[in-house]
Amino acid sequence: MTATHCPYCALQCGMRLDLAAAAPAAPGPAAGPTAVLASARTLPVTVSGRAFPTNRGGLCQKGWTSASVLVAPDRLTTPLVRGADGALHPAGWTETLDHLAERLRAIRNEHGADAVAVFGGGGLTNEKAYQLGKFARLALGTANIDYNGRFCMSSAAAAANRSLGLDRGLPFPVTDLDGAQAVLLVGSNPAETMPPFVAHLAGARARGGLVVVDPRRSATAELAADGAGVHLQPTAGTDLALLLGLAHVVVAEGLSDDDYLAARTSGLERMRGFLAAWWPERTEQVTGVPAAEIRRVARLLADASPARRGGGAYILTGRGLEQSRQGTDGATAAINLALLLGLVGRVGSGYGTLTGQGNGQGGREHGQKADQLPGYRSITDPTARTHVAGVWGVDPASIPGPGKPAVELLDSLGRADGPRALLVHGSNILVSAPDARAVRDRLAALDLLVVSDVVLSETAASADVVLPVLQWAEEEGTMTSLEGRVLRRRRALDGPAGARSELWVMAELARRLEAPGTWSTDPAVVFDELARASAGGRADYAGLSHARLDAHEAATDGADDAGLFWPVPSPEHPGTPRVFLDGFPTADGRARLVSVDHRGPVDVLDADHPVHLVTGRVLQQYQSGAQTRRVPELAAAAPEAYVEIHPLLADLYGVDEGDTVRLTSRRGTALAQARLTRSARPDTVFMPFHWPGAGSVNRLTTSATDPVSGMPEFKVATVRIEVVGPAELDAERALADAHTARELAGGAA
Ligand SMILES: Nc1nc2c(c(=O)[nH]1)N[C@H]1C(S)=C(S)[C@@H](COP(=O)(O)OP(=O)(O)OC[C@H]3O[C@@H](n4cnc5c(=O)[nH]c(N)nc54)[C@H](O)[C@@H]3O)O[C@H]1N2
Ligand SMILES: Nc1nc2c(c(=O)[nH]1)N[C@H]1C(S)=C(S)[C@@H](COP(=O)(O)OP(=O)(O)OC[C@H]3O[C@@H](n4cnc5c(=O)[nH]c(N)nc54)[C@H](O)[C@@H]3O)O[C@H]1N2
Ligand SMILES: [Mo]
Repeated sequence: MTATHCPYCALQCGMRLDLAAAAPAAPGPAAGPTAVLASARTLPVTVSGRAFPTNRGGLCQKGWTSASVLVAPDRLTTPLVRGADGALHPAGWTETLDHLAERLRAIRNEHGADAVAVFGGGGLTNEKAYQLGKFARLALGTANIDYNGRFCMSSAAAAANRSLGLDRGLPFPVTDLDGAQAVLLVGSNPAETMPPFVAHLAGARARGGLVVVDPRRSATAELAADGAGVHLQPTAGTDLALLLGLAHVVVAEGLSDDDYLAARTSGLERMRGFLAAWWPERTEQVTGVPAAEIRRVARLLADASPARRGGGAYILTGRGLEQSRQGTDGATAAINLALLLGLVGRVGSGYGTLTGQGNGQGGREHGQKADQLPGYRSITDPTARTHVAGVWGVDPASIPGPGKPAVELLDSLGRADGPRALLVHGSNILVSAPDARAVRDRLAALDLLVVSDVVLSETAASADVVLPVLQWAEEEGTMTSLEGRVLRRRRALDGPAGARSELWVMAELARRLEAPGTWSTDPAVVFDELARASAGGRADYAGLSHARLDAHEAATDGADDAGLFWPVPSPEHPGTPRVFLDGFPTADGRARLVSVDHRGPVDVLDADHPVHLVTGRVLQQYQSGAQTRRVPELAAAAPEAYVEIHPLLADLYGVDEGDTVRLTSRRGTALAQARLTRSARPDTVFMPFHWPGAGSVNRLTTSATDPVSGMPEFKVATVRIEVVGPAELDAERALADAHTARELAGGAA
């Protein structure tokens, strides 16, 4: 039996893995990238839920079926190198790494160190994320490293840092939510994205206090029906205005916690001025949410607040609010509302963001972000540079400065003065980055694309070099949950012969590139180094080690205090389940009320683009779908791209259930199967982003970004909708397939 955690989201549900009785047939050496094992898969481990505070033994369908990815038919088992014939061919590790190091060196010599860029992922363990940041700065000497967390948590992180002085997604354990009287969820759909989390909303639902803000009647919005709470259904992209309207009512009706505001915050006077304009009737005009509902929800939250002796209130945000060009300000408005009500830094109330990826929290702390060094340190801070350089054994001056954030980095690839090579670890950018066609063209303009993955993702299929790596149940390491709880990922079985750990890949390349510093391949040793590098930083792991985490887990055995919460500055320190109780880590110890205002999305409605498009997720698919599209049960449940359309809108455009429709934005077109549902607003369609090729919604999204966080505006675009008739369908599909084929071959459009 191996006690570990789920490979998918940041809830990091406790899981046990038992080796299956019969040894499974190991995936054979692939004859080529498209080789598929014809035989049915024997799962190497059985998965069951395990007691852990976030999931209390429960798992979602993705978790239950996660062992399938270990034996995906196209599991990568050997390096692949693109040959002169344009195809990927199996190759040995030594020749591949030799060749790779030589090409990286050549590009660096010709174009400078910044010409090699790195793109990381929030699914990587802390050890791998840390080592990747160090590898970029020391072995490649490049400033250009960023990661997919820029697409995910960057707005919430920027807002929390600016207002509270610290970004720990949930500054309290999830179990604190259980007894709340009210929970406001803005742009979050945990019923599909974190199903076991829903149990923590039971208290609020029982007291009629679950408020869900979503332009769709999502599965989570359904949880607020029948007296359990309220669903507010604003116009897409107007949450910031709605939050300003709620804050206006709190102030106007004298519902704010004035003692708390005086003792613990700054900026109130200036913010009051900004709020004055957002009286409920004006907010209704912008958001479409009735003024009476705005007043009702403001009072519901205030009644639950500590100042009014309520049972506790929480404000939580998700990607629906944050993935916007005003995402930082949107999250700031949510924090302001929480501060007005006196919720932050108290037991039983709070503000937080629901971090997405498995290690979306730890992955944003230890140096794979463009402007960051381990421990949440700033790469421009001389003291931080000196500290980290000391741990790495290098001259501080040799550590490059800040690089470009993800969207800017992707846009610069292959351009004059832009990077010539890109190394991708743990992201499928061809499917998940905004304005996918532009991304495809940028990747095609590179001299060298190197992708480390476990399967042949769309991005891996378009690479020049593919490196097969170990995953989840095949590796040791640590992850940090959405609450900042550091936990252990453990190996249950060996990976396929031919796949290697990413720590090994980095060590081998570092050696060939004659990098300074030490490059251990042992996750426990790398963790110890991470702990030293983080010491004294905001995300301080100095008191942690694999051994301490193991001993703590044995002692707590799944109880609510399992795992240790950072900061943990010393081996004696008990960890910090709740931050902000004693003050905020800002210059004056106070939280800042930062004045923000509403601008709205970049895409506007016009005659050619008369409908709002919002994007998001479904329960059975994860992210770009690279993993879950390879799990038979999940692929059967959610097999293809679809778009949710309200029957009234469908009528207007002559769309019937099951029709293929073409959506066209200012960036491009996508095809999807129509699903008629009253859960959509009549002026807004919804499309998940889990599918590649013609069904990729990111062919439609804009790469416009938030000026503070660099977050792209994934959530809202405007489109037109047309039915693709049977006569056109074949031609459309052929065109789409041709595009996909060129994508896979790495060619430009
Ligand atoms: N099944 C599954 N679970 C996942 C993932 C997955 O891919 N699949 N991914 C994981 C990751 S990395 C993440 S980041 C999380 C994301 O978790 P969530 O944030 O819950 O997921 P989304 O579906 O992206 O967005 C949430 C909601 O935002 C709504 N929305 C769209 N536009 C707007 C808007 O303008 N305003 C408001 N208020 N809402 C809007 C959508 O309708 C959607 O219901 O999920 C994690 N869990
Ligand atoms: N339109 C739209 N687009 C979105 C979003 C949205 O809501 N709407 N959400 C955005 C968000 S929040 C996110 S987080 C991104 C996510 O999108 P991606 O960054 O594409 O995330 P994944 O699909 O999880 O890709 C992870 C890849 O890493 C591989 N992998 C798994 N484990 C490992 C490992 O240990 N090492 C390595 N090297 N590889 C591994 C997987 O097989 C997969 O190919 O998408 C963003 N894109
Ligand atoms: Mo995410």
